[in-house]
Amino acid sequence: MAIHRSPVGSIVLNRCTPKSPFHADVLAGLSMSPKEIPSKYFYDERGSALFDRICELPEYYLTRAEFAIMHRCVAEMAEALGPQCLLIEYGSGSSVKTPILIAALERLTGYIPIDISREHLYVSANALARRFPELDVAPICADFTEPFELPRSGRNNQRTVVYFPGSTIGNFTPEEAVELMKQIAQQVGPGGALLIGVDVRKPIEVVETAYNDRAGVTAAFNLNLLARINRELDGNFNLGAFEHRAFFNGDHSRIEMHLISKKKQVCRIGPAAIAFEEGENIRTEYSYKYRPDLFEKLANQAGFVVQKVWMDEKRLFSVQYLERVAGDSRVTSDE
Ligand code: AVJ
Repeated sequence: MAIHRSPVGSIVLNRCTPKSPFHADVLAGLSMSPKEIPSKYFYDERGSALFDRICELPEYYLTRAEFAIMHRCVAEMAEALGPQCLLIEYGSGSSVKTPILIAALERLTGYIPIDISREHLYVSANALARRFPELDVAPICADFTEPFELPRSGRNNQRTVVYFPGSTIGNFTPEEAVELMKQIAQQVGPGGALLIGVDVRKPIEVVETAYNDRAGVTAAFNLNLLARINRELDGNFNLGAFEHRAFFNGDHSRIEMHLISKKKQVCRIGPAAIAFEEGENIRTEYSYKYRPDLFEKLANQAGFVVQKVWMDEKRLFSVQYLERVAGDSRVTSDE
């Protein structure tokens, strides 16, 4: 296991084994029928930058709505979490919403941002450490869907809280989401909590428009997956021979993003050859939109109780405060 030094000076445990998981997952996903690539691979440096641009798009309501909720309700959130929390952020990215929360929390004992995109993680962790000089910032570059270890904290934490904003939970199927929240329940331990951003089910036009922006940034974000395969895995995908498609699947209450082959073609990834029919698709992302009562069922299955749900005025998005059920037998305890 490689150990890297981050710009903020703390030890970073490196669990992003370079190349091979991406390579293995891409080859496996493109051998399936229908083809798929896990959405976590969007976030190389270029993809993370494109995602930041998506957040600014007029059509992409999620980020603005979540910001509005954070600004309006952060005092209530801080009260719910209580003093002396250890805060762990899943998929911190640019950590843009986090300062709002950090500034409101009483005597935070530490902040651990976790992200799969190394450069992005260090730059934003560094900025945060500068902005809050008293705060212990310990970034971890990891894929949070795989088990990873937290650094030991010498401080006296009252409560460990995972902050999981942005509706990233929507990228997982409901079954996967329950598994991930179980992992979180175990990580935060008894008395621990989860503060999570969850996108809300809404009329199809609003949600489809958010994933089909006029400026084409979402299309570029989607196609960057193929560009990344070309860059990192010696691929020869012609980006002009694929197109972005995003639509709402009402039966599953999810946005699906696909890349569609415009023609019959064979693409290479190193020595491997991948054949496409005209119109054949690669599924690149699910983004589930939850009615709050349905999300609550998943939270309960994972061993959490929903204590608070905050929404913006248009009820587009929710931030929810979940506490771990005390002594829940469904959560195996190793803490
Ligand atoms: C970062 C996973 C929340 O699903 O809306 C944005 C990613 N995909 N536009 C989402 C995304 C297309 C985003 N999440």
